[in-house]
Amino acid sequence: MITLYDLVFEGDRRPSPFCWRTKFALAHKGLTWTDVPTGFTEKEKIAFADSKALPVIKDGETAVKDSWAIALHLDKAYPERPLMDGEAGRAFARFINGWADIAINGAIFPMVIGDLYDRVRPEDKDYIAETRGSRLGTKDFTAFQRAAREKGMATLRMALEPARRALRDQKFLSGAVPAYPDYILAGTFMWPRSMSPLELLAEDDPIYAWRERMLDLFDGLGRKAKTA
Ligand SMILES: N[C@@H](CCC(=O)N[C@@H](CS)C(=O)NCC(=O)O)C(=O)O
Repeated sequence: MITLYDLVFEGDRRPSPFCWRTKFALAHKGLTWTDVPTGFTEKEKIAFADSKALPVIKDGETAVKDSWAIALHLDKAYPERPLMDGEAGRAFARFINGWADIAINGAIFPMVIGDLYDRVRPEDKDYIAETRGSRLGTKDFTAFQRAAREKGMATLRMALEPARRALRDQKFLSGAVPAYPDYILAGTFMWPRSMSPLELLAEDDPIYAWRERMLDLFDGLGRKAKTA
């Protein structure tokens, strides 16, 4: 029995890119789970795992925090249908994990922070204003987002170029079938999809078609999730 502590926004939106990595990973393994919607100010729910961030899973008696550690745990505990095949598979996924965290999440965040703030649960708004406000140097997230969008889209699309080149030649980042590197980037795209109306990709971008394929996986796990 696996329990997933999943970040929740207003209206039961589930935007966390890191929680999405875990959801795709669980589905890839054919595992079922129960989720516990967890707001930014409900850290007591994940204190048992000594975590202040989501995702956290409880797998039987084992608590695991951090999406990367969870992916490694799942491959060890459930070796069938590997998320990362062998040392080379793990090394490739580790690279994609860092690239998505820094270059892609980092490029998206300034362009959606206003939309994100509008959709967090009312009881979490002060927390987001304080934590993200001190990171950005302003609490006027609407103005910050507007300014960020002027140049941000070109920056994001350039940062995505390595994935675009791969997806011109192959169906998935991992080749003919999806694996953890695909779930990492798909998780990143689930984040804006769940809380911002901004479209980040042109329709003729090979990444757009790949994202459609990712949304359809596992009986439409991603597509069925609530959008902005
Ligand atoms: N490296 C972690 C990052 C987890 C993370 O930053 N999660 C965010 C949600 S998207 C969070 O829980 N933040 C808590 C907070 O800002 O208080 C992972 O891959 O799981």
